[in-house]
Amino acid sequence: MNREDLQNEEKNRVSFINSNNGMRYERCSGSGGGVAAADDTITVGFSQVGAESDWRTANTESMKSTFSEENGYELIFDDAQQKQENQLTAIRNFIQQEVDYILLAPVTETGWDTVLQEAKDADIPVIIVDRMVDVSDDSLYTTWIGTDSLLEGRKAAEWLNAYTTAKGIDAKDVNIVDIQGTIGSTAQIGRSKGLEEGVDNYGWNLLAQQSGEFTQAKGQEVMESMLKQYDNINVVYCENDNEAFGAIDAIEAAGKTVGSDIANGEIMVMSFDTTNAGLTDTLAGKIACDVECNPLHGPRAEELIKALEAGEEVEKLNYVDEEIFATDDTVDKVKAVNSLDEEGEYDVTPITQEIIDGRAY
Ligand code: GYE
Repeated sequence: MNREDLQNEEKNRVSFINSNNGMRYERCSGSGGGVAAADDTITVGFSQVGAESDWRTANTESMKSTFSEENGYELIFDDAQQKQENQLTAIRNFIQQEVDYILLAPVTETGWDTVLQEAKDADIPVIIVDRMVDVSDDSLYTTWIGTDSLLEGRKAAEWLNAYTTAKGIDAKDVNIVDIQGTIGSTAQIGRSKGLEEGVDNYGWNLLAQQSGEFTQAKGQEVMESMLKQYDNINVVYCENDNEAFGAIDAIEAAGKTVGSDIANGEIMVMSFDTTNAGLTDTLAGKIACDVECNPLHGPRAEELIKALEAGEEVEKLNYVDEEIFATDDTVDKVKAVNSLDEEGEYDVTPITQEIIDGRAY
């Protein structure tokens, strides 16, 4: 391709961006309409779920800083605002633009067969990031990198069992509400299931389950309404940190105290993600246990692309190792089975300011 062709191609891309109101599409490399990428630049289209949580912001940053111009990429970033239809449009646009790779962080697991078949027909490898897709034919995507949400849920349930047991609290006195994530997303499915298994195994009362859409605002709204409906809630199982922030605000606004001393009327908040703000609340005793979900997938996705570029085989499923943090040291280890049916023993780390300061998100 000569220089003029490249420039024309560049113009097409820019007009394409404008034709989508320039809102959701964002060019993350290139010199603002100047000479387009060199021939060895790898073009990546990334369809991101949205910007619903601190976790998601950290994930977006990780992807943008990895797939940068300096690193040899042209990234076309699309924020789907939590809507699958926007993701379908984005992927079709990436196909039309003949990107080298499509990265997809799918909002929910189902509904991808047709568009992934289109990407396959166009010979564009698709790397699924973060949440999973549930497709009839696994060859519709090349590989997946993300977290084991079911294991996360099981870790949280095992921690709750160990904690309440250590404090001499009877399982029948544990009254839980579950503020779920986006219904149908891998993170919701796994975390809800982990809790439900705990309810079955240990005999806790699960008073209610309702989606907080992984956002602080909705988490607060759902908690407000649950507090009006039930006067005996003593554990709030939030499926991410932002929901926990909203739930904490709702509990405090209702004149109740957030904390682990549930035998004396406090309401315990549990969470996932271990964002900086989440761990700060853990240190303050407001989130009793925060199960890590690591969002820094940029370098991991890049490693997969490099392997594919080198013609190497990559694993279909790539799970990230994650930790557990708690306010105190009542529980030091939990045993849990992961999605591959392997039992593991996981340390629970009492959080410190030093740990928070040393973390990247
Ligand atoms: O926990 C939540 C985000 O899919 C693992 O999505 C991700 C989840 C994460 O909105 O904060």
